[in-house]
Amino acid sequence: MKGFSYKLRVNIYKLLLVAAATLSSQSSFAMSTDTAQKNTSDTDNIQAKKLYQDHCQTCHGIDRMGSMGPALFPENLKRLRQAKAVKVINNGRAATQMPAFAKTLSAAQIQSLVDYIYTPAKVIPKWSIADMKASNIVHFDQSKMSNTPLFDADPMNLFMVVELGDHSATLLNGDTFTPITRFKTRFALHGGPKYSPDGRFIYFASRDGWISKYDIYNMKTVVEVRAGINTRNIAISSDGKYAIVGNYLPHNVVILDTKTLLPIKVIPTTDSDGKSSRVSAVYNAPPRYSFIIALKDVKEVWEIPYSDKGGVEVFKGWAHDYRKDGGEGKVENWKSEEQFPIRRIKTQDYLDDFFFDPDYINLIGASRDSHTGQVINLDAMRKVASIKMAGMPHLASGITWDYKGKTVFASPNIKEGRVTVIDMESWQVIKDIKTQGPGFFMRSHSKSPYAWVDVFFGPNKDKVHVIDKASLEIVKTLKPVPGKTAAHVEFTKDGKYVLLSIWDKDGAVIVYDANTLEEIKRLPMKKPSGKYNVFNKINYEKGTSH
Ligand code: DHE
Repeated sequence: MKGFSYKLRVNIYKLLLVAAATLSSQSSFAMSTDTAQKNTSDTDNIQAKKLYQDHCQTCHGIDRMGSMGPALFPENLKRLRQAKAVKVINNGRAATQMPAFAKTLSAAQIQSLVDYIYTPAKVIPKWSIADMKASNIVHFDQSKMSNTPLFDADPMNLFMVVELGDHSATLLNGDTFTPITRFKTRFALHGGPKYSPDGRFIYFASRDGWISKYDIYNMKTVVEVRAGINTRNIAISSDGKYAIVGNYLPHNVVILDTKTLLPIKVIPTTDSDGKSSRVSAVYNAPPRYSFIIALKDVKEVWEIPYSDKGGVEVFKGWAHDYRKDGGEGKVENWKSEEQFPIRRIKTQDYLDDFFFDPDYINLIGASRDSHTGQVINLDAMRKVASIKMAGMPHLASGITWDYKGKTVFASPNIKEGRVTVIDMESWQVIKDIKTQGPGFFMRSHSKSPYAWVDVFFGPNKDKVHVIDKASLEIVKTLKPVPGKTAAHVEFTKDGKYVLLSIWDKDGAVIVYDANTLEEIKRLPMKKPSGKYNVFNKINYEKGTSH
């Protein structure tokens, strides 16, 4: 592929993927739901497939393999009863891009779609190490690249802005708020891209499994790999050596060498009884030198150490825990003979959404349908507290700050207009701050007196609240562009300015003075989703996502 332009290469790869997905069983990636095994008649199946192609395929992918939306196979729908699936297609699904079809499709059509997506694929989709290696594209030779930035800006105060509108990203100077470069990304990135510990590289994950390593100093995508078919997110180890990718399809995590993006280890995500699971998300836990893996369909959270640094102490603790629990046959692992051993932590409920305390000792998790959050102590390997929470808190967007000598944790709520503030010692709710509708993202900075939360859903989606962290009161509500969703903020390195997205094809990033809350600048952008400041991200700044 060398010699072709990047755009052409991307298009050729897209064509190859479509061909691979639609053609035959020659590749392990190929599969066909046309030939599904269920008892539905051929005619029913053809009609359902047509409905799927007309209404679902754009988001859920060719042959149900997932794209913007998740893959749709019985193996991935284990926690969704068929009756609930009918409701989801009728009414849409909170906190996702899934629309309601009740006005577009008849009850019979919706039922046939449900039958269709619960029909097992004849060939279970696979994505092997060989497939990953074959997908690896080296765009540039890293050894020939400059080791200093080819632009004049503080490399610690840069922002990467992901623009979903035309699948691009903009590198922004965080002092002057001027774009340095803009480039094409893979289709449908999701989750925060992650920086290398020195801030030079950034790793993007697309929903269809592509991992791209971009060299910020040289402003070039250097290497890519397809690590899965339907991917959740990516995390980078604190030593910068490893990337871990969590997948919905196949059910696994993949550990990549960050230099080459070649796979080092693929770990199928099955619990100790052999039941397999999608991965909810993967995280780096810096003080533990380990990755934390949250599983979606089994009641386990995993910890995978990637370094002996720090790991030695942790290993001693594990020896004790495993013996007490009867060993689970893993005793040899924490003697560190195996690279990337798994430490399994049993949970009382599924965990769809999580947050870590600043020391990465406690994980706060909740299942989608529960009103009770679990606090799981990762050292003790057990639940240490429950938190009663109304609606559906979006824990992953939570942030912490100091309040009256304590650390508090605050999270927006996807179903109700409230921000819940929790004392992280007693795990009691201190306050529910009433907002003008359900929210998705929340942000602050240790040097800012304010926390920002959007009103992502409902008639007030164009509003953003500014909360005073000392009084826990909303002090200002902004409405930057009436009628257009305003969401997701990120602070500059010094916390003096805030960047807010207008989520529209003709959208913008708006810069505010973080203290006066006055608008400073508006930069036109194509549906800018998240934006990520180098310094805040690599230092795991308290007010930002990790
Ligand atoms: Fe996200 C982060 C899960 C829908 C935009 N989202 C995350 C993370 C998780 C997650 C676990 C943290 C991972 C990370 O950053 O490494 N998101 C989910 C879902 O389960 C959910 C509800 C359903 C789904 O479709 O997967 C979901 N997310 C969405 C959207 O519909 C959003 C608004 C648009 C989109 O891109 O699809 C969306 N999610 C984002 C963004 C982040 C994110 C912009 C990064 C936030 C950050 O500041 O780090």
